[in-house]
Amino acid sequence: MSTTDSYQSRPEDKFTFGLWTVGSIGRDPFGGPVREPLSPVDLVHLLAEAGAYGVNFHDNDLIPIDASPAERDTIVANFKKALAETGLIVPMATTNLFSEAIFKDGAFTANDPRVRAYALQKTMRAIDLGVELGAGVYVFWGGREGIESDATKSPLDAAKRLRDALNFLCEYALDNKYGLKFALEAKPNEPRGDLYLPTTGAMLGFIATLDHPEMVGVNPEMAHEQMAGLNFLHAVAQAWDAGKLFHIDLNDQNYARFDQDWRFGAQSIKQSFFLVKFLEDVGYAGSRHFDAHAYRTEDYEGVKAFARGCMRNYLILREKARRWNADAEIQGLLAEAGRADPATAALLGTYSGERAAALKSHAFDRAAIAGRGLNYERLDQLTVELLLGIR
Ligand code: GLT
Ligand code: MN
Ligand code: MN
Repeated sequence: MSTTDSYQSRPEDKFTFGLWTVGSIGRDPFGGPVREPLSPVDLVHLLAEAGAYGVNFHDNDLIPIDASPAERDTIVANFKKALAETGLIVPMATTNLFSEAIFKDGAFTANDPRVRAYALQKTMRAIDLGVELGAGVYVFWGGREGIESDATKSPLDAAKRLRDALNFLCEYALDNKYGLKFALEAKPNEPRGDLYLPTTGAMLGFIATLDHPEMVGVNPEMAHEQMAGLNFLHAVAQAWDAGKLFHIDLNDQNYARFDQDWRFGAQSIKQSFFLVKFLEDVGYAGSRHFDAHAYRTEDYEGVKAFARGCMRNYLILREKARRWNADAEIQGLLAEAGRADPATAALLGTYSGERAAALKSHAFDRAAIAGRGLNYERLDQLTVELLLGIR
């Protein structure tokens, strides 16, 4: 790809990947690895070559769980060197609270108080590491915070334990003057039978019950909302509207399956288009993080192609969004659908006694209003033609 390619990523696009994404060795529940593991340093170089701006990690993506303090220091020093060599930054970090056997019944919501205490200890240490490497956003994905059977745990106890943990960690970040923002990531199920707070909307409701709601927002993931059959754009829009879109995990999948974590733009082209258009239209300034994996069929050349594909699809859809916004026919149809009506202008607006009285006595011609066709077939078809490249 030449540098004049308009779909070439640039630092201001803020494209980021987790070490666990390009570092995935392709394990699945039915088969073992298909790629040799690469070191974090190699992964930073791979991402730089692919054109990413930043790299995110779980504590144990970088530091093995049993590393000695000396090993930790060497790993961090090597990682910092790779960042300096490539210019990549670390905008986000997170804790692995799901892989180890100790988390089999959850981390912050586990019934065993020793597990809950260990989860807090592990997270404080991971926060220290993330901050040391420059992270400003800290993600919480509670992969094991759930149940197979409601006989095992009360959902009210789980909510209280999760709230206590987040309140504790907010105080920890404040006490240490870390200036961190927390972003909660929802998922409906997998790996647990049901996960608590299964959607972005549920997370938003929960955040309002915390001691420091201003520090806490969400990290919606496209595949996670789609797994529940939901419209991802609507979840993202609600988060944005609430001032809570602190981070975003972009990827793709076939609706209502397991978490496929495919290349962004691989499957749901129309949904991805409206999502990119939304992020660009509102001026979302955070990371565009791709939380996805290359197909299990790939070697590391294929992994690079996967990473480039995520970024390139975003940029292609961004270009399509600009085109859509500038398309006179599309904009004309939209304007017509919402065209002003002088007779009702004074009836809408903030409440007043007079306005309520005028509205109550107004005579609406229901048949005439309902009789107008809205041209949405044409509007959607123009969108499809634009996406298919003939417009
Ligand atoms: C894991 C999960 C993702 C989360 C990551 C952060 S880990 O890969 O499937 O959705 O964002 O914990
Ligand atoms: Mn996922
Ligand atoms: Mn994710």
